[in-house]
Amino acid sequence: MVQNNVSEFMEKLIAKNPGETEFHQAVFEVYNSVMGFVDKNPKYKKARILERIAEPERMLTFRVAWVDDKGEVQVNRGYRIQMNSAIGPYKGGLRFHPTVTASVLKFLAFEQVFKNSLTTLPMGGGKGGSDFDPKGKSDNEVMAFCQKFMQELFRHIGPDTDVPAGDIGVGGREIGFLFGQYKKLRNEFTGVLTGKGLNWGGSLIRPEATGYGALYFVEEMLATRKDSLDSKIIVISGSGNVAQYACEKAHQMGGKVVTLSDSDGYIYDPEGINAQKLAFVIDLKNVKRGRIKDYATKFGCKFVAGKRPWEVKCDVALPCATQNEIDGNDAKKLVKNGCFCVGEGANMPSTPEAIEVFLGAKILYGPGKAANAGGVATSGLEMSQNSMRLGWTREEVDQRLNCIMKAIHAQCVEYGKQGNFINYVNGANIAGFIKVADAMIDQGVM
Ligand code: NDP
Ligand code: 2IT
Repeated sequence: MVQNNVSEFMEKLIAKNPGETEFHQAVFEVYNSVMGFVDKNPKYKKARILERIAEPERMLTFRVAWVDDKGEVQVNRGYRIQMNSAIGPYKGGLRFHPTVTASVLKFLAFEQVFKNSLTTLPMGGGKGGSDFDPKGKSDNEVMAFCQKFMQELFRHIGPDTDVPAGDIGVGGREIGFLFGQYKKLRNEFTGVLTGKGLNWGGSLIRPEATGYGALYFVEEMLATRKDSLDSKIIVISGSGNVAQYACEKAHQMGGKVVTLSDSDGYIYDPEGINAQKLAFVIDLKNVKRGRIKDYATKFGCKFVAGKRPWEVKCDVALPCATQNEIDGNDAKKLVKNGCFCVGEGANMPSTPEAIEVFLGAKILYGPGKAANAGGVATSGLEMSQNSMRLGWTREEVDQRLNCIMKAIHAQCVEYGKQGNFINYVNGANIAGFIKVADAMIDQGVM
């Protein structure tokens, strides 16, 4: 009965958004979780919330033409998807990666709406970016691109309208160039972006927040089984912002992280990645902008080219790279090898088939929109500090982040409990949905 309803909605959505498979995937997952709840609460049906919530409030695409170091003109496409502003200004990252399409950004913006709702902070959902590839570009080229990108985006954003931040390919360097250009064009110093540098309005702990938050969430999941990370073997994908700080916190919590990866392959270090080895990775990735393979050369361990780390035996898996990086077979392999906890640092890293395997095996499975919400939550804390024109200490921000992750976990338990099992997918989707849907109803049809 519920399934039929979902199919009907999906048919219409697919007809309206042809070919946008990532977007379809993200919407299907949420509809599947909330349909039973919507059926029991006719006010959502009457207000046609499900149709409205999957229709972006506004979608912007624009040309970004810029000049590279050789003096040649390059052309990229810029986007901003302003998905939902029912509970606050649009908020969400910018992704610079050659795989960026409208479908990818619509799925990310859609996920962001529910994630931001779960954080307990007043933030709507949005996402943007470009098919620009920062890899192999000089600092000067990245700056030229960022300035041209902001030359259009600045008209559509603002501290009370839409507040972008980082995502894949957008870190502290890019946020700096984007902020500088916004300030120049508007002649205003405001908290229009988050992830800013510490001495110009950024928040302590924001760089660490997604990774740390994911581990605080994992800690809560393990506590429901009276367990902890102590002595657990942990497999992490990615080696960027989220992976780095997930690795740091996992190590601090007593776990042994044995893998990291990038799009070339993964390193396997059975002795574990400690603070000193992680410092090497952070310098390699953030300063030298090198490849993870160099870790294997430096520390004399294995590099497995062209593969993802899910074949490595582990207790806990933390996908922190990109969408659909764990397929059904990877998930089966993980479960067969004894993995009993998956915490998603990335957005939608597990395919629907993989999620089915995790839920079927009744392992602890924390979906991205709950487990990785610490990043945007701390962006919310950056916005608060900017509004007050003051800055909290590291301890204060970390403490607030920890409380938020606990609150997100509690919401997942409240709405996802199925006997002894917690279905975090349903929990996160329903809890995230209610707040946004109710706000939409309160604010009338638009
Ligand atoms: P970074 O750009 O810092 O790092 C991305 C990492 O993932 C790199 O190691 C990169 O390898 C790898 N990667 C990216 N795309 C692919 C791909 N198509 N195939 C294989 N590997 C890939 O990004 P973040 O760490 O910020 O983001 C990682 C994930 O976390 C994304 O899903 C993002 O949406 C999500 N996220 C990020 C938040 C944040 O605050 N930054 C907050 C919440 C979620 P390579 O260098 O080879 O490209
Ligand atoms: O996916 C995400 O939540 C992010 N990339 C962070 C967004 C933000 O506004 O901090």
